[in-house]
Amino acid sequence: MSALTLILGDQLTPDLSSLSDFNPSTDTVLMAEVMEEATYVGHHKKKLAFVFSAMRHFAEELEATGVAVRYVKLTDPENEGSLRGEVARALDADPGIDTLIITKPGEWRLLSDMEVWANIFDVEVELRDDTRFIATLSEFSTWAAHRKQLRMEYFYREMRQKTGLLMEGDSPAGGKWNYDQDNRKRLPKSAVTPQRWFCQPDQVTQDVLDMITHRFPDNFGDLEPFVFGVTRHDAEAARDAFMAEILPGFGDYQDAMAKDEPWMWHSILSIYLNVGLLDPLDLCERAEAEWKSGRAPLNAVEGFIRQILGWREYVRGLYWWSGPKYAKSNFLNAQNALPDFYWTGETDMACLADALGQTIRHAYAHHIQRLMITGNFALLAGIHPDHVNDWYMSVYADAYEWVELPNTHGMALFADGGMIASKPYAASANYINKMSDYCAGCRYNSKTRTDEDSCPFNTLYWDFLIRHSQRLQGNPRMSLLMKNAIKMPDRERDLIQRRARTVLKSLNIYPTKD
Ligand code: FAD
Ligand code: DLZ
Repeated sequence: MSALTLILGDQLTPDLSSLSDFNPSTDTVLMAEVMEEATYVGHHKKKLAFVFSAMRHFAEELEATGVAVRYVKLTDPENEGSLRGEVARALDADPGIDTLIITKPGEWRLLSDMEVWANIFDVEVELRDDTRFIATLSEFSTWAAHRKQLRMEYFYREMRQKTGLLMEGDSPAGGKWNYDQDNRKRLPKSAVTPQRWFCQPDQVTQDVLDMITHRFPDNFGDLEPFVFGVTRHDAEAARDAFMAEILPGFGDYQDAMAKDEPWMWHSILSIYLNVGLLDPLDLCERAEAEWKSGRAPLNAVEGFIRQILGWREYVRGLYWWSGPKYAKSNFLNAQNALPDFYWTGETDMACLADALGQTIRHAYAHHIQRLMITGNFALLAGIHPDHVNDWYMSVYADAYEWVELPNTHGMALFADGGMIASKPYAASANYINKMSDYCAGCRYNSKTRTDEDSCPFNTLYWDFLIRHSQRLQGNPRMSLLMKNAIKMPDRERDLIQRRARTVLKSLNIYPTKD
């Protein structure tokens, strides 16, 4: 008897739990490119190309070690269009298979589908934990149990203690857990951002690019130039280039933004990490080694490790811990539809035009652009969380629901009422002007809030504070701001609210119809 191991497009890791007892003389791996996964959101063309090409290369990597792979291309005329359909077809083709083994997927949607497969297929179905993370889900649940607030910082400190990363005995290296205060520099005019490691498409990728061109012509984003790596070897080259050349500068400008500077000192490694071409603990250990050898400063290395050991592990734990209902909350009762310019990039707001333009071109924006430009605007404009979540899932090459949803729904939109963020990340043009060079070249005035040419971020920021003054006044981190909003003279409040209505109308932002 034999086993069939289904490997998903974001499970491209040779030591995956589903492969731990793989027997090459009897067992087979199934990998399938299917329309259901390609269309459950309208993925960016570059994400589709990346996932399919990385899947094809991973199948080759497995085959080179003697693993039999049943690989189903999207163009296969027999393709059933869904993972369930392809499993059924593989089982029909080989009646000797008695077990189906799967590492659990990264989404509630697929997990709940797979949980009924044992009832519909005539084989034993084993769903195994995904062990490619530093914290187990039960560690997260234990940490979260009985806590009133689930703040990332405290989870991160436990992870530092668990792994010993950046620890000197029981104390944090350098005496502080967190060097965030040192990582908020504005990019000086004279700064030159570093050259990045990018890749040229090989024939496998070129075939995939041709397929995407023909099959997904209307999907969001530019397909070419396609410069992502697609193999483990490529991902490791990107990692090594980052460690050697970029990491030392990672901390200083972590929160900075600049026009036509999509990458700054960010790692651009999430796409590889999220499909399993890189390992999170290995990355943290390599970063720590850079600090220990004196090649990178502590504020950079701690900042980088915190993103992976802290934020990435924390949002994954929170996604599974809070259950599928998490996505349904809408604490701020945001009801507006996402405006078209999120898809076209056509807006006069210089910051949004830059962040959206690079999203279209590269399927990438760095964290502060996602949080404080596109996320902040959606928060202030009261865009419905479903629309915003759908957008973030669609436009970034690293988007998988376990990581996208907590970041968007919780961190950017405060739709969970404060499970992740202690207060909404709402900010006016003042913040954007401080952290970027966007406002200097913008047609809007970043200093005013009710004039004809006032920056929409300003008008909508004050309108947001007024609109939510009752809801948020109990939040200790907002109370001073809320008092100011509540104390505001009626005339000024009316002026802001009237101007906000005009701004929303001029940007074609209206309540959703659904
Ligand atoms: P770097 O800045 O170099 O950071 C290093 C690594 O840390 C990243 O590769 C990533 O793995 C991890 N990381 C950093 N911040 C976070 C975070 N907040 N949550 C989880 N991991 C983090 N990240 C995704 O991987 N997929 C998403 O779909 C996604 N959606 C987001 C949506 C919103 C609204 C926001 C605010 C953030 C989102 N993030 C998402 C987190 C973060 O923005 C990206 O991980 C990061 O921009 C990826 O670029 P990078 O590899 O250059 O990251
Ligand atoms: C993202 C993606 C895409 C576009 N296509 C496929 C596919 O055809 N086959 C597959 O196995 N996986 C694909 N994936 C990744 C899955 O959508 C991902 O495994 C789930 O969203 C769970 O994280």
